This record gives sequence, C-alpha cells and structure tokens, in this order.
Amino acid sequence: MEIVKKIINGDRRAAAKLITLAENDFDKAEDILKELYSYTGNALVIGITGPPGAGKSTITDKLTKSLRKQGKTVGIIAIDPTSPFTGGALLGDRIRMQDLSTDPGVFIRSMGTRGHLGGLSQVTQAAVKILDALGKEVIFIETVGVGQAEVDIVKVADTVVLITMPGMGDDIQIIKAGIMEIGDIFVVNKADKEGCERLITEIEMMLDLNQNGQWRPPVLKTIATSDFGIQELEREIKHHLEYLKESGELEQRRRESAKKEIFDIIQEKWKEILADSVSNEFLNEIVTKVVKRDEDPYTAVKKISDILMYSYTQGGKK
Ligand SMILES: Nc1nc2c(ncn2[C@@H]2O[C@H](COP(=O)(O)OP(=O)(O)OP(=O)(O)O)[C@@H](O)[C@H]2O)c(=O)[nH]1
Ligand SMILES: [Mg+2]
Repeated sequence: MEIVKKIINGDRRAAAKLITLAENDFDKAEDILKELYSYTGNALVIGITGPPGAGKSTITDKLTKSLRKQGKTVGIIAIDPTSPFTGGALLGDRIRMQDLSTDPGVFIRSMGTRGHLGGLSQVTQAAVKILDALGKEVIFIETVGVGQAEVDIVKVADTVVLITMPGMGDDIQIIKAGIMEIGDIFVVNKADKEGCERLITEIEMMLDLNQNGQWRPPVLKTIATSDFGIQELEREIKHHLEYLKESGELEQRRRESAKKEIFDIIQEKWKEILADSVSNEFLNEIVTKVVKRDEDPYTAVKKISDILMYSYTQGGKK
C-alpha cells in the first residue's frame, strides 16, 4: 500500500493524513493500520499526565529538546482537554512547542477529547503506532489526568510520569483520585512555589502506604521553566526502562496494552453494530417494558444480543 510505504519512509504528511483518517473514519483507517502493524513496536512510549496546568507540556518540551540533542527522534501526542475547565490549552500547547514544530525530528499532534467517532483510546493507540512506524524513537502522550478516560489512555505507555504541583489547595486529593497507582515516576513541578516540600512528603507517605510491586516510584522536584530537575527526570525515565526490561515487566505491560487495545476495538465495533442494527425506537420500547416490569433487563439484553448476532453474521457490518 502506497501510504504505508510513505509512512515507513518517514513521510510526515502521510502520517498526519492517516491519523486524521483514524479520527474521522476508523473503519477505513483500519485496513491501512493492519498493514502498518508489522512495522511498529520499536518506540518507547512515555505517558505524561497530571492535573491541568501542572507543567506537562513544558516538561514534555524540555525532555524532547534534550532527546533531540542526543539525536533521538520524538513524537508527541497531546490530548487536548476540551472541558471548559482547561479550555484554551490547545493554543497554549502550540505556543510552547512552537520551536519544536519546525524540527523534522519531532512530530507533534494534538487530538481533541470529544467528537471521536472511533473512541479516543482506540484512536490514540493508532496514532502511537503511526508515529512508531514513522520512525519516532520516543513517543510522548500528554493527557490531563482528571477523568477515567484520560487515565485509560496513558495506561498504554511503557512509563507513566505523573506531574503535579504545589498550591492546588487540597493538593493530594487530586492525585489520589484514581491516578495515583498509574504513576511510575512522580514529579512535583513548580518547585519555585511554596508548598513543594510538603507535597513531596505527602506523596512519599502515600507511596509508602500503597507500595506494591518491586518498583518504588521516585518523587522528583522540577522547575520546568528553568530546566531544574529535568536531567534527573530523564535519568529516572531511563532507569525505569531498564527496570522494565530486566524484570520482564515491559513484556507484561505490552501484553496488557495489546489486550486493552483488543477489548477497546471489540467495544467500539459492537457499539457500532448496535447503533446500526437496533433503532432508538426499539430500544425505547424495551426500556419502557423493563421500567413497567413487563420484561426483565436480562431478557431484554438477550433479545438485543440476538439482533446483534444476526446483524453480525449477515455481514451488515464487519
Ligand atoms: N513558576 C513556574 N511556572 C511553571 C513551571 N512549569 C510550568 N510553568 C508554567 O505553568 C503554566 C502551565 O504549564 P503547562 O506546561 O502548559 O502545563 P500543562 O500541564 O501542560 O497544562 P494543560 O495542558 O493546560 O493541562 C505555563 O504558564 C508554564 O509556563 C515551573 O516550574 N514554575
Ligand atoms: Mg499541556
């Protein structure tokens, strides 16, 4: 396939086009992704997550610049939070990474969290593969760690860097809420602000309580805007990668990531079949019956499943 050849030869425009296709019409992208798959699996994937404004983009930018100095190529997938809470992030990200966007060794792609027909997680995983096949050696996924969907996205990364900052009021609550356990490396950014040491202590204490597995996440201090602590962060990322390889956890993680991807795709596919083969009218009727106790939800599901299976075997949809 022409586009596959182009991507593996480093054609950025072809890569950008395929990501757009995956966003707009996943079924069509799928045929190309199938062929691309054997050219993937070489990149190191780093998830950068944390509360809005913690410094994720600034840190990604600094790490990228350092990697570029070492001759490594980099891909960045920034998931733009489209909630009003963090609105305007897109412009901010663009401005902060402007000088990177002219570097042919760096590929930056922003993706919205809404309006995906194909499911964000599935599309992000496709984008990672596309950048991987394009030859990017390190791929960053930046996403705000506030919702389950965003947390799910970085779970596919080899290493997850959880960035936080002092002065968020009840700081620790934000990291406690579900994302704590996914951090392999903790960063307290904005160490130039008050409350940094206290936050570090709180995180350390929490890690002591939640210690599971052999890897004890380090807690680092950075001032991203002035490069302070960035080198150490880089060292820790390398250290974590070594640990992953030596302990066999890299393989385990990649297995889990593949499994998650398979299930994401199954879910999206069946959702599509559901939307295509069962009308809202019919669904509403069933719901009414269930509410009135004319039917139980289990039988309702059985009836819907029968329709789905029929649709599937009739080849109405893949
Ligand atoms: N004082 C101080 N400001 C910082 C530091 N790091 C980043 N900033 C500033 O904090 C603001 C937010 O930084 P970003 O890197 O955009 O944060 P982010 O986590 O990517 O933000 P979202 O993507 O909007 O969630 C910017 O104005 C940065 O210049 C730091 O270490 N100290
Ligand atoms: Mg950002």
